[in-house]
Amino acid sequence: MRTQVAIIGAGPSGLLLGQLLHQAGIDSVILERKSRDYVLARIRAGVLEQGTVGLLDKVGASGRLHAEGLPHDGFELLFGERRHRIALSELTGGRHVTVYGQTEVTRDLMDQRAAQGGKTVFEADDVTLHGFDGTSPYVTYLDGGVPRRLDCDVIAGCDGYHGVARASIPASALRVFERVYPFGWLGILADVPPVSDELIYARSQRGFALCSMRSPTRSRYYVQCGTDERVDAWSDQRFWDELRRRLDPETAEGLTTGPSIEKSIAPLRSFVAEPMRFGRLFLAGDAAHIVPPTGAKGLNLAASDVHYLFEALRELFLDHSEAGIDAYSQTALARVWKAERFSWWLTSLMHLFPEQSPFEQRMQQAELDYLVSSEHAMAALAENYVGLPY
Ligand code: FAS
Ligand code: PHB
Repeated sequence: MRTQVAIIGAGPSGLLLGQLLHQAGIDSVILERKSRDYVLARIRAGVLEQGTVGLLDKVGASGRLHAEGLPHDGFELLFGERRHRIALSELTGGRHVTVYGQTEVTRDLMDQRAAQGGKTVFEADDVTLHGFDGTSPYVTYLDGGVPRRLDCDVIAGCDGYHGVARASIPASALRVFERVYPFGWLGILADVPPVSDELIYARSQRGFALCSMRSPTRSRYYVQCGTDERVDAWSDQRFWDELRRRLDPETAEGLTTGPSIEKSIAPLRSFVAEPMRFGRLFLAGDAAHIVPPTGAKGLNLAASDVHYLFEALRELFLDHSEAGIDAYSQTALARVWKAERFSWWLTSLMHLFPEQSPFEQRMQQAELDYLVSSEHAMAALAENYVGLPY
């Protein structure tokens, strides 16, 4: 089999890239390790920047998003038992974010790709990359145990943090930057109405908590937990009791609880691999970088990578110019590092660190007090949260 772009991974990065390429008449094949249902069962991001929504508009996969997504023009910081609103739209000249689950973005893109006849191989085993340091790369894999070969002009590594693409690049060719946080997030999904109309990021003496949502009837909550925590040690009741302890009395009183439909623990790390290109292999999304989810940047960074990579590939295939692919890594990393900084900063501000000194705790409290007392400081937070320009 032959294609122009072999895409490894059917997460948001791979699927969005596939649809942008299709719209430009550039052929692609997606190779995905897991089944469609497995990919759709993963519960991840919940907040989309306008840039991400714009890309979904561009490929015509945003109908359900506009019908069911929730535009949010603010969120709240809760500390010292008081809630402080960050008025995103007022502080950014009218910009906002949209609450719409990553699962639904993935489903919309998968459905559109299938409807347009785009080829996606699910449950592709033993995906192996070859020849990408030259101009005739190819990928081998097993499809139902049958060995297959996919010849291509370019490979897009959209296979996430644990994928094969970055691992295929010689270690000597990569520079890796990493910060592993001494805590994780225990998340719960439940069909109960959200405790508030907007997201609440809480910093309490017991740790961080986040009140989010997927719809007016489906809520997503997180509590900071130890890296040694096991999800089976957390009954629903234990989770709800802990969440309440991290909220102010009035908010805790208004919390509606119910049975979880998903419960999981995510580790937190900041990670960047440079460069995001090696020969004819290009990395995008979590394959190249990871942010702690505090700033809601993971999925949105994947979208901006895909925007840059698509423009570079359009130039390569349609204008026969390599200028775009030569500039891709530097262009994408410029935005990646700004989002890494913001996500690290907000994580450092809102979480309790086990080894934190009393002085460091006072610094956190002083920064929060300053933040909510300064229009300038809140504007800086707001412009990063709604998403820096592409
Ligand atoms: P993904 O990891 O989503 O997709 C990669 C795909 O490649 C997967 O389907 C995988 O099965 C496939 N793959 C892997 N190896 C392969 C191989 N060898 N061959 C073929 N296919 C292979 N971001 C937020 O903004 N907010 C959040 O709350 C949030 N929560 C998260 C929770 C968890 C547990 C994780 C892991 C991430 C979370 N993220 C969050 C970040 C997340 O949303 C990512 O940024 C987003 O999924 C990035 O999309 P992709 O780059 O497509 O990577
Ligand atoms: C979510 O709803 O899953 C979510 C929202 C905002 C974040 C992280 C996760 O910062």
